[in-house]
Amino acid sequence: MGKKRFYITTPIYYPSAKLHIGHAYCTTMCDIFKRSKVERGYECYFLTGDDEHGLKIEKNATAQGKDPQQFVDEISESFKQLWSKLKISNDDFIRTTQERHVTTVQKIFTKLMENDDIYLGKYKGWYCKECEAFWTDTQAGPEHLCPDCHRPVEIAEEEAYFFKTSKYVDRLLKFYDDNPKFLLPESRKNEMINTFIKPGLEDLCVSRTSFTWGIPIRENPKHVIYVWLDALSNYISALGYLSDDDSLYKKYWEDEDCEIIHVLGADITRFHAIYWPMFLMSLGERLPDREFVHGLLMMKDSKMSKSKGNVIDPLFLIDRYGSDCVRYYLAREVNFGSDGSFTPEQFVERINTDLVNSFGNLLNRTIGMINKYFDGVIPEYKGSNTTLEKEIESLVNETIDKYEAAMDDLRLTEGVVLVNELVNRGNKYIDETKPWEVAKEGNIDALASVMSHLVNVLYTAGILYHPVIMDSCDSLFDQLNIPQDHRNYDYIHDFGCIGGQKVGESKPLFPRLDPAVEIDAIKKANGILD
Ligand code: ME8
Repeated sequence: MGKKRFYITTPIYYPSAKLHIGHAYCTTMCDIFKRSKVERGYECYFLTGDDEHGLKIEKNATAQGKDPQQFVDEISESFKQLWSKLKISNDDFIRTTQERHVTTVQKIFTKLMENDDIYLGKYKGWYCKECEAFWTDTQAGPEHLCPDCHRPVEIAEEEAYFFKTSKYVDRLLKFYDDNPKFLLPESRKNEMINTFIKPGLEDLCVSRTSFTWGIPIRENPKHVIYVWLDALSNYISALGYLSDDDSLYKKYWEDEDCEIIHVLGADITRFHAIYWPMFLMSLGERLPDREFVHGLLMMKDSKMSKSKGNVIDPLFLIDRYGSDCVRYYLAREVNFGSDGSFTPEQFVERINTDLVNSFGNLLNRTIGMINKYFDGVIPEYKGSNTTLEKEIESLVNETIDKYEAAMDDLRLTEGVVLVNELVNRGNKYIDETKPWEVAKEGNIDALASVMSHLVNVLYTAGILYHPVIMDSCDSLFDQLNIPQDHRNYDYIHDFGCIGGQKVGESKPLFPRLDPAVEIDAIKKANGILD
């Protein structure tokens, strides 16, 4: 029996520019997990937010002649609007400039110092005077140039605080061993060990004095706290950690009965899989159950990134196709955990194939036949008697079990594919049983039983697809006139529970997309050149 409470987080994104489809991807996957758990009766908490401190933000604000707070206020608002359009059901939105976060991070820093895990030392690195930033050997490269402004950098030293990573390396490795499902997919663990831990981890510099847009250290305010220590702490500051009201922290972090999951992109694994566990160990707090590293979305063959400007705007897709199509595409097209690419061609093809031709069509054909042969009344289930009927009933039951196991295991795309397969099987079942011929033969009982099986397939698909494409599934429930108390998991294992009522008004779930027109529109709107 798994845990009955569930806490899931996205990374907190930098409000340095507009969000692109890659950010929408991560947040949508978390939303699907949360919704699917809520629908199965779990108590859930879903956190997202933004990461507002640091030199980059400060510089971007200055470049636009804005005060950093005003700059982040505006972008933060645009994040919230995007999440609302994508129907993201987050329970909180944390901003790292909020008082509640700032205070907690300062207390965390104090606690780490009191534990003797932070000491004052000297930071030495490649310094860019223009950007007032330190860079590592790798960042400065063989020509010793600033990766931001491309001017020469020089070796410089400044006073800084360090976190004693060395003290926690063995504990971290043991933790990885004892918790083989902590970091997923598994290949990521080897990458952490071989690339970062084995070559030797240096103590981590956790303060800066070269800029001021950060959280000051209370004990020595000319230093601001390193942006990653600040940012990672959001996962607990949002729950009220070290604050007067820490009830959410107790419920969703401290309580072992809550499963804690961080979802993040491959670009930030190191911070989450190495430093975050170490900070938590030092604080004496529990570690998350799982960190799931999703792949990055590319544009054909290059990484999509805000700085390159080769990004797909999720708002355009939502406005043109609706949130369901965008959510479905993201969940289905890219195998969760692998890298993927966005192409307008795949987008249009995926929607037409899975949603229009398969799912929408199954509903449409079924309602059409029920109207034609049964005056719109869904025949009651009378058992599965033929081999085909038995096959359909077992497939429904198997699909539910496999789907739940896949979702619990964070195999999200597999979960969606299982529902695809069920729906495809439903369409094939129509072709196999040829209801129009059964009608001609006048075998009303056999015809009624086919209809009942089809409706129950659609019902199951509607419940299982619901966390991904809520609006379309709600419309399916309306069109089949599913009783309100059945629009959840309570009856899902009860095959045949739907029947007897009259269907509602039939309307297409998804409009068919004209590939030539839509591919062109997506390319134009996002500046994609052939
Ligand atoms: O790293 N494909 O913020 P960020 C898929 N503030 N996902 C992508 C993506 C792409 N091409 N590009 C970005 C930060 N993402 C820090 C995080 S957390 C304590 C602090 C997603 O705005 C992916 O989840 O650069 C990635 O890890 C995250 O956005 C990085 O967002």
